[in-house]
Amino acid sequence: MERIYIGMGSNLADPADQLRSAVQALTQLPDSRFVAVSAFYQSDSLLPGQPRYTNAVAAIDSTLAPLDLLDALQAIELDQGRERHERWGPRTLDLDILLFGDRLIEEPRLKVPHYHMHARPFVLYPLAELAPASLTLADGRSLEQLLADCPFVGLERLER
Ligand code: ROI
Repeated sequence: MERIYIGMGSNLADPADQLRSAVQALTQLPDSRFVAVSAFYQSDSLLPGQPRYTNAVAAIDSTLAPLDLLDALQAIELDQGRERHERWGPRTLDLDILLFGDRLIEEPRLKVPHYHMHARPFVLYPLAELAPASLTLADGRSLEQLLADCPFVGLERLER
């Protein structure tokens, strides 16, 4: 079993509801055990002109291969009505593999640690609820350092 952290985001169709449905779907993944989900956090979109996002992070333990997990997560996204129009467009549900054990993955379809996680407060703060501050990314950076460089700005923590 490896510990996997999954970033979740939505800015359409009742985002908090989308995240709750996604959590339910994560508990049903094959060869996996659901561990925990963070609180939900609201923030403005990094791109102007989109509705605000609700984000959270979930932890699972799994023996799935990374690309099999990616397929399963994309199936959950589609099942919850995601349509891929434009890159970075608004979405009902986005599920990103942030960390997969201590693996460094460089596949055309999947890069882990997730490319953009290092500087995004809506990823790092929910992650910090679930992961130890001593957690170190495959590239050597600790979560503690990343948090210190990423102020808690513009985030609103919601109760689930
Ligand atoms: N902004 C926020 N706050 N949360 C997201 O999940 C998110 N995802 C995106 C872009 C459009 C970059 N902005 C975001 O893809």
